[in-house]
Amino acid sequence: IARKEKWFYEAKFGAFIHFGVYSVLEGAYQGKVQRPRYAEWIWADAKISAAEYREVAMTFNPVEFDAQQWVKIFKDNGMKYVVITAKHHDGFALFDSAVSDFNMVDATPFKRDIIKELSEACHRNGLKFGVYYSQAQDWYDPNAPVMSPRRTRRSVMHPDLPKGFRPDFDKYLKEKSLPQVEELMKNYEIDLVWFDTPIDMTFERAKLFTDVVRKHRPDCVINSRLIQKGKNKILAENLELFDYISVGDKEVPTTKLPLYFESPDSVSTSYGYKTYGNHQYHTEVEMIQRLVHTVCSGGNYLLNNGPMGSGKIDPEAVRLYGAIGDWLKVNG
Ligand code: FUL
Repeated sequence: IARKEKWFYEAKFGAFIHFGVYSVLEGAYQGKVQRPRYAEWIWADAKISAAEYREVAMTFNPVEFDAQQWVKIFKDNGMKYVVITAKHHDGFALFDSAVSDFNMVDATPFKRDIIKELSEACHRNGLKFGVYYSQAQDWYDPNAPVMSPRRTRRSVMHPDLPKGFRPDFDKYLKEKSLPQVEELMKNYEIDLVWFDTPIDMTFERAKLFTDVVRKHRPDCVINSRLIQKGKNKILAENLELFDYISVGDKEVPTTKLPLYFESPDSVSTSYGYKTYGNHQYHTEVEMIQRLVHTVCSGGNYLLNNGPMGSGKIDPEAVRLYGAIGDWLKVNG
């Protein structure tokens, strides 16, 4: 295969990382506990305002973050690439962004660029580096679309919005989302971009992203959630926009799919680090079975961990990654 995605087809096993302001909250905000939901959705679930969430960002100080140590854990256990949340639905950038000051350097006491440090550590150690970027959903920007119930959520998140405010999705795309993707492509060495929740993403809008990515990094691999969620009904014209299919959250296909795919799994029922509310980790045996099923069905297994607000990798994730790593050392 002479295609640019060759490394991706051969990788089979990667680390997914959900890390951001929500990592501090661990699934609860001022006594409001999320039940079975994802910890990274706490802003929406606990009905927090943008001003309050900005205050939480001021407590995000991951002093134990050590890119080299993170990468060592991934590499020692057989992972070939890393994908981290450069911006999740909360609109917070884990990198130094000139486009929005709601970012790691300007809005937290930590002031370090996580994307820079982690991308450099990955490449130093021979791992490929990818970024997750929530291109449509952005709770910090009132012009971005939000999932239903749309109106309630937007007015709770932005109580100061004038009555009758009409969101302008294309303005948000033009002023924040596309420029931030361009910043990532220009300022960092990015091998893969992982888009998500394609609310209102038409072909024309999606193409703007593909064009920006390919302009700066023609070899960068793009996932299907740029324009569609799930593996079904892939429109022929959409195939020019992305390189592979991201199947559903934690979906582990056990039959062969017609296109190359990747399973975004997690060591627990949440992606972000969670200690409150309902959540559960997989067992070691389950993890190994899920990896084997995915790879034998012809895809990549992207296994998520949610680092703690302190910047340390969740010890339970370290243990489960280690179990897979030990199994791979024996079974190849
Ligand atoms: C979903 C997101 O809404 C989740 O928070 C998570 O990032 C998962 C991988 O994709 O669609």
